[in-house]
Parts: sequence; structure tokens; C-alpha cells
Amino acid sequence: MHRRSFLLTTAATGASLILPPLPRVRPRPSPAQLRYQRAERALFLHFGINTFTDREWGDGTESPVLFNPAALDASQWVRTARRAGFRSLILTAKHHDGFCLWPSAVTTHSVASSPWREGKGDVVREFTDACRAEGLGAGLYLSPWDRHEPSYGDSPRYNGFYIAQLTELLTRYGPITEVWFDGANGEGPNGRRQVYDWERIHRTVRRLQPEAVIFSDAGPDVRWIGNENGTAGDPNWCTVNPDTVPYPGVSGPAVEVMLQHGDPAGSVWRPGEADVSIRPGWFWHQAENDNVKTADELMELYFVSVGRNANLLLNVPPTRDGLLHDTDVTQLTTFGDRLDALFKTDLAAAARISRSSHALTLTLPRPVQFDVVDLSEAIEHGQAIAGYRVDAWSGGRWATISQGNTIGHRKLDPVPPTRTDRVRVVIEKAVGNPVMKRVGLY
Ligand code: FUL
Repeated sequence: MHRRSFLLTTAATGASLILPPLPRVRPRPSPAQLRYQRAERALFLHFGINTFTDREWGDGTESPVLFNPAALDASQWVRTARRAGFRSLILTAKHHDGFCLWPSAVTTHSVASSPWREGKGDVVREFTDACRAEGLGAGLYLSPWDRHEPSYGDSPRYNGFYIAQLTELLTRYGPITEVWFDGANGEGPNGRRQVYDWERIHRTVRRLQPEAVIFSDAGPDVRWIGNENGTAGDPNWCTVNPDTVPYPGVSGPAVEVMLQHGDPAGSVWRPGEADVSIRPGWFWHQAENDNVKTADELMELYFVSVGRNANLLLNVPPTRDGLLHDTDVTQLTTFGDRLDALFKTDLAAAARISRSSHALTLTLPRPVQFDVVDLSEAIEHGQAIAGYRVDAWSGGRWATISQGNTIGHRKLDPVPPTRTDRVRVVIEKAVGNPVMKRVGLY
């Protein structure tokens, strides 16, 4: 059997492997969630009026006249993403300041009131067209919090306005892969608080873009990982208890733990997405040009996000020209090259595989030297491994080189440089029936 198609099933292997209490039917990913998880990383683009005011959060009083990215070229964003191995991008169509990067029919606070392309431009159009031209997924961020819109805080009215904007974005621009709902929000005018109609918002996405995944603190498809530094918890389960995080923006210690770690006994499948910016801020600021994360730092982030069963959403903000900055492009493409080099040759590719009820052993034709173990569960069957160890055969006995809790879509374990011709993965604990998909050595 080829190693990649190998399945290890410890179906019903005795009670010692099974930890109670568990839902009777283990949650599994939807086809859209599975597609999303397999894509592993996306590029985030924070771009808007803040780019021109040098702020992170605008207050909604900014003049649209400030928006004029003279050299804007969305295909530069998308080509860079592709070159660095990213499979999709997400653009901030509207941030908290309310300025719209597309000509919305329900507000004049948009590109239509700017000098850019003489008020005839549409950044969302150029972005989605560029994604499609390069074969990458296009996602959109539409801030629920809107500090410009007068109806904000008058809940039914603003909900109608928000649904109208969402409908424009989801009907004008072809397939959208991910819809991103931020948890940040504040008071409306006169201290009135907006009560969002999440149910209607979700229904609208499902109706207009049934293939898209919906992101927020509270999913329903993809959950925020609970911090903005790109780091997933360890362990990190794709399952959560939805009652602990009922709506975006809810906070508290239990919420943080649920977002970071998920819950092995959780009743819904809601994998984590780890967002982080390549710069200190989310928007481009001249003063941060010397503070761009290096390819080495991005590699470290990859191991604590993708390597911990989460997707990585890496923000690279376009400049005032409307282009990704040279420094960011260099670090990003070097990062992509490093990943390619690291995962180019799987040293376990020629392994003979044998399995028992709870272990998988790779026997290689000759010794190989590696320092990364790459593990995957067949998550289409759910996530069940709750404890494992990796052993290498050395000096006539097995020595443990790594130990972990859960695996999920992907777990990357850096190990001390190890030379051996035999490796085994032993499943020590499971919730349900663990199905191991793949072991790679790099
Ligand atoms: C936060 C926002 O307030 C930030 O400005 C940024 O958009 C980040 C991704 O999410 O909640």
C-alpha cells in the first residue's frame, strides 16, 4: 500500500483507548470545511481609509477624498500570494470606519466618493477578478461594527443595512470562499448597542454562497483561535462546545480556552483559524516598514498554527500606492521558498508500513536523517487521537522522540536530528475511532 493512502484504523479496540464523556455521534467536517482545512493558509489584506490616515481604527469621520491608491494592482497582491504558496486571500471590504472598497448602493461612504479611478473604481471587483485569474480563492471581511453609518445602534435598521451590504458582496463578485465576521464592536451613538441578527446574517451567506465558510469567534464553520499572534493552542481540537462561545465578541476565561484548544467532547466541528499580521499593525504604516516579520519568524508561526491543526491567516497590508511593499514581498516569498524546500522530499516516501490496532510502523529501505515529523489524521472521519508518541529505532531499541496530545488535520513535531530506518507512531489515547492518514519525515 502506498504510504499516502494508508489508513490506520483502530476501530473498536477496547475501552482503554476511549475517554468518556463523548457525544454519541462524533462531529465531522462539512465538504466546505474540509476544503478549507486542506488549503491550510490564506493571505489577509487590510486596506482602506486607514491606509491613508495612518490609523488602525478609523472613527467614521474620514473623508473618502483621502482614498487614492494611484498604482493599485490587485494582481500584484494575488501573484505574490500564489508565488508564496497561499491558496486564497481575504480583503477588508469594509473595516470598522465604514468606508466601503466597493460602490455600495446603500451608502455614499465608499470608493464612489473618492478620486480613485474618478469615482468609478471598485477594489472588490479588481481583487476578486485577480484571484480568479490566478486560480486562488477570494474571501471578504465585512466589519459588523460600523462607526460611520448613522443607523448603527438602531438594531433592526442597521441589520437591514448590513444585510444589504452583505448581499451586494455575495451576489456581484462570483464565488466567495470565506466570509469573515470580526468580533470587535462598540457602542452606537448615544451609547446604544447594536444587537446583530446573526441568524439572518448566516442564512444570507448560506443562501447566496453555499460553498463559502463563515468565520467568526462563534463560527459557525471556522472559529477564531483566540489571539492575534497566529498561535493555536496545543492541544487544538476541531470540535467545540458552541454554548461556550455563543456570539462574536463574547469574552471570558472559558471562551479563551475554548477558542485556543477546542474541546474533545465538543458537539460541533469548528476548526481554528490563526490570524496574525506580518507587521505590528493590521494596516500599512510607513513607520513600520523596518518592522516586518522575517521569513524565519514566519516559519516559526507556521509551526504553531498549521503545525497545530489550525489554518494560518497572514495579513500583508497594501501600501498607499495600492501595492504590497517590497520588504513584505521579499519575506513572504522567502517564507514560501523555505516551506517548499522543507517539505520537498518526504524521507518516509519509500517506507513499508505495518500497523496494529494502535500503532503504525514505518520501515525504511535505508536509514534517513530528519528533524520534523509530519502527522495527519483522516479528519473526514473526525478527530479522535487524544494522545500519541513517536518512537525511533535506535541501538536495538525504541526511543521516544516526540509525544503529543491530539493530531487533527496536521501536527508538525520538530524533533532532535534523528537517524534511523524505523519509526513508529503509537496511539495512546483516543476519543472514538482514530484514523491515522499520513506520517511524513523531513
Ligand atoms: C480585530 C480588528 O479590530 C482589527 O482592526 C483587525 O481587523 C483584526 C483582524 O480584527 O478585531
